[in-house]
Amino acid sequence: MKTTTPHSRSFPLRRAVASLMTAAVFGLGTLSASAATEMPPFPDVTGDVVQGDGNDYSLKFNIGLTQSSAQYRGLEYFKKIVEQRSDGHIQVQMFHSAQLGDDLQSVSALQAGTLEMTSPSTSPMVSMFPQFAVFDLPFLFPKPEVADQVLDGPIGQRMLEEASTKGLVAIGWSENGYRQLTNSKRAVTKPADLEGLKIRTMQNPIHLDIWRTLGANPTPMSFAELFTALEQHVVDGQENPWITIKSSKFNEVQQYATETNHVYTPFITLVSERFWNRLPENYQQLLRDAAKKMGDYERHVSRTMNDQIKEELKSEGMEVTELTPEQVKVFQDKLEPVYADWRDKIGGDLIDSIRDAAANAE
Ligand code: TK8
Repeated sequence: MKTTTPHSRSFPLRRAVASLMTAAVFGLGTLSASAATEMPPFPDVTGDVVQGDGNDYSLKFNIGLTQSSAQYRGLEYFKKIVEQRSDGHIQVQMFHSAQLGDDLQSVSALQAGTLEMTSPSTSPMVSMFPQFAVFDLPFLFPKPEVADQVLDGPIGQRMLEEASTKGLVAIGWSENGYRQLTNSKRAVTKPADLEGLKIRTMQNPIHLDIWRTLGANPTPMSFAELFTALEQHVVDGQENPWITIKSSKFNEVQQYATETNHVYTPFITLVSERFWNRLPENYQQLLRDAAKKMGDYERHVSRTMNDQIKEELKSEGMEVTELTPEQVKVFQDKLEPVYADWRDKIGGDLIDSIRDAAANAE
């Protein structure tokens, strides 16, 4: 097919046809669906220049998502803050799309001292830090503000301290966000629709348990291998936030999506302890401040764009199922045994204190 639009070569046929049909129905220009999504502007960098020790430092910060993710946008803001407030004495080199390794490889690289910073999902890290498993419990956070309250409060602070070991220094939280199901086979409105579907999960035992309990056929895999696995039908589906589905172009290989919101995944900002120990204290504090500001801004970007991106996915031809509260309840009830199974392993007290915080935030 020959077209004149500059981006058309990267459009698979289905998507091109869908956007032409949308244009025909709604009278929009064919490029409207691919118009760049507006990200909220960077806040100004505030605060004085921080005095170091006269030495220059360079840090590589590697993330798993692409340049059009909220995660990358947050990283750009982090770079601005750190470079400006260190008066150029700390240089931040940004790497995206797992260029220097996926979540687990990046964490190992931090431990080895060959990479300075990364920001993985907490889920693949539960083998190192079992307490992170609490975030994998289904439907734990009823709304994002509850996640903020937990992560920015004493529980989150304690977890950062506990994760500051094994060659790592944990300095902040940002968000991956609420996860949504996509697949290439059929619309999913109830657990029974999942029967026989091969669903990629993160490398995390609770996620495996969730999808098994719902009746699917889950298989753990690194995020870096996921697009190809979907494209080649090694797996039928996956689950990630809307912004990740779009920024990773999963909609090009997945026709169906269901807004399940089944798990809220945090990102944790990590620094290599070897690098950290070389920094003067003032610069350590600067990194902490910048990580906090990055987290606040990145959450804002992620939340602002979530609904907008869901609509873009629809207009690009994805069939998106938005569940009624009753339909969500069917998923929740079905997953109740997952709580029972993991309660003792994760710690009932931790789960209860998070559920209390959730109840108070309502
Ligand atoms: C990106 C990952 C990813 C996560 C996953 O590095 O693996 O599905 O949701 O976004 O952390």
